[in-house]
Amino acid sequence: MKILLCGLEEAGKTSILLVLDRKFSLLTSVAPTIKAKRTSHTNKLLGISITRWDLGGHQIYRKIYLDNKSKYFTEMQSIFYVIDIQNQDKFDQALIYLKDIINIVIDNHPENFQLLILLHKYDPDIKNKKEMKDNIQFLESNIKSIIKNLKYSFYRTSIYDDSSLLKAFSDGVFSATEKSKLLQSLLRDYMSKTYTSSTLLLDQNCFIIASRATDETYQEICEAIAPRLTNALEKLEEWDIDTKDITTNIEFPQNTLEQSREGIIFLRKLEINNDRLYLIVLCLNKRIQNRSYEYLPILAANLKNLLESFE
Ligand SMILES: Nc1nc2c(ncn2[C@@H]2O[C@H](COP(=O)(O)OP(=O)(O)O)[C@@H](O)[C@H]2O)c(=O)[nH]1
Ligand SMILES: [Mg+2]
Repeated sequence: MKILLCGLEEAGKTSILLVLDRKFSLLTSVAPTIKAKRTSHTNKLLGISITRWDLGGHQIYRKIYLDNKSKYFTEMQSIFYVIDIQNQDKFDQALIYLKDIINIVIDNHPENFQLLILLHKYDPDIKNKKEMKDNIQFLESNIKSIIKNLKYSFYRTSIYDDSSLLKAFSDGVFSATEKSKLLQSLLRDYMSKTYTSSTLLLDQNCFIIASRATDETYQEICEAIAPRLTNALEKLEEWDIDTKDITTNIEFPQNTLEQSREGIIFLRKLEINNDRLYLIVLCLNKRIQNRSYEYLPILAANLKNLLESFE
């Protein structure tokens, strides 16, 4: 599976890949990318190998890619277009390059192709600044007018918030696969039996390999805390504590929904055929929350069967 990372130089493309690979120690030494750098990433659970093309963003390289479109812009499953939202001076250039790319892919792209636009460097400490909100609004409205008929989605990402990058990468790479859809149907089945509101299935690197929710907000909540919960569990294991799950009691305030709703979110570790998986469940019905535990063995058995059938 071929994935392209595009954008101007200094947008943050190489850093994003380092965060996804958990090579945090290399972040301080990231150098400008010379032309195109290919790296691979294998997802063992879904059995797919992904080749990521990090297209260095300097002007001379951009011209090479655009002139050799049959080499670079073919057979890619998705394009991640990265824009530095903190650098207003380069917005015009970033939009021009995006337009060039759209013109290439608009009438020649694989089925299920996805364009993911990462509004990047949306760092946690500046999220709420008016300037950032204005920049995002400017970019979103300009991009909407460029894009025409291509399917696309926006993501707000930062290397200081790994959940934002894991989410974008999972959406752009895994969620479209047939296997992910099959796993999703198991989650749907589990949810209908347990009356739960959101479920996420993560691999051991915290990539979301399937998800299902009755409401987008519930899903976003689970996605945002997923890396923290798995991290807490892994930390406990460093003390040789066998941690089966992490549960948190939650209560939504009255003003966001008609009535206040109490519930739980839990993370459960599943070991299937020597692979580790994580399941995150949000349940908003406290009276029957036991059901979400009772049905776990059935879900685990179904997952095991399905994953074995992939091999
Ligand atoms: N504040 C902030 N800086 C970032 C972020 N991502 C990357 N950077 C910085 O942006 C600069 C360019 O990053 P790099 O990955 O080389 O960009 P590339 O040219 O698109 O590959 C580096 O100094 C990174 O540390 C981010 O999310 N927030
Ligand atoms: Mg680079």
